[in-house]
Amino acid sequence: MPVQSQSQEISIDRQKTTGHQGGAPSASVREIIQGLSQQTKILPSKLFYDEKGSQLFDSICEQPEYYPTRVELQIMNSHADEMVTWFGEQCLLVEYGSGSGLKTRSLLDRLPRAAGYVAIDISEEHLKRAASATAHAYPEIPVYPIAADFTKPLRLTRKQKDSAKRVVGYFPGSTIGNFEPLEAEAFLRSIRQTCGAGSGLLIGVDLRKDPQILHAAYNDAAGITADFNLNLLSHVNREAGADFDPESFWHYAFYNAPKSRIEMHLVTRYAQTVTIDGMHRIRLEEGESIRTENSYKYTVQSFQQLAEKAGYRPEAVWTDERQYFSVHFMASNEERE
Ligand code: AVI
Repeated sequence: MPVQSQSQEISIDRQKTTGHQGGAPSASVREIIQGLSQQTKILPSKLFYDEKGSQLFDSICEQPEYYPTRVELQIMNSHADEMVTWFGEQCLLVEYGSGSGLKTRSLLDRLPRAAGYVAIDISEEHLKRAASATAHAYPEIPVYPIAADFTKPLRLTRKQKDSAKRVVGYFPGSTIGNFEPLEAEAFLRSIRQTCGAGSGLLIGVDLRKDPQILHAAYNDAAGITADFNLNLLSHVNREAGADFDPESFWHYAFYNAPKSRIEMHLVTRYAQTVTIDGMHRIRLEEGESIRTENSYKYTVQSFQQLAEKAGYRPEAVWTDERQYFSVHFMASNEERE
């Protein structure tokens, strides 16, 4: 395989995955209004991640109570040698929601003959920086950044697919837990379709555990998760011309055991009416809440069952000693021709 020069030419592929615009409210404003007009009010959790929200999320990952990031990294560092043996030679690694790509390095360090690394992330600036850093650190691996909403169907190019003996999807961070189970299944199916017959998938999944540990992880003492949750309202104000006062809400996160999920809410401190897009009025009664996120927790078996329904065959799983977190390798059910 030709060796790339020290300075790979990195150009961003912008895959547009949503379609709207014009005078009418944008798709995202419509989604906000629709979510707030339901009996149980909701706001989409993707709105957490504006510039400030992404920084707050990085800071959440450093809080002593928020174990998932540390434990997943520890699993990656301890087992990456074994993980890459499941990938096979000359694989194309496709990372969904690549962020800073820190966990990926433990894989790329061990894949000197990888056919390439496709990094998909919605934040273009973040992606550009991370892709350049990766290209610099691994000059022999072609890096293909794609700026897109990774939850929407994506295409790999023929060149990317043909250069590889196998495509391996990578979805770390337990972001799969932020999908409703049926949506998680549909999303895994769409990863399988993007990566193709014979592909593999390495995925991080947070596990069920003592509710007190879960509660602490989403209610850190420094109040960073609270700021992260409240910042969503400032983002909605900008995105949808709304007039939320974040100071009039409380952060509220708890473990809903029957549903095996953490729920994050914003609870209004008093009855109020909020205006969206200049004309849509939303009434909130005292103590009423807006749900901003679900974070589902699985057992190893319950996650494997979900993945099987999406057409994957579980092949290996790694956990930490306390069984707080799991990393699964699975293979697509249909063989590559
Ligand atoms: C991104 N996702 C996996 C995080 C989680 O734990 O569900 C988002 C988060 N919400 C609050 N803290 C972290």
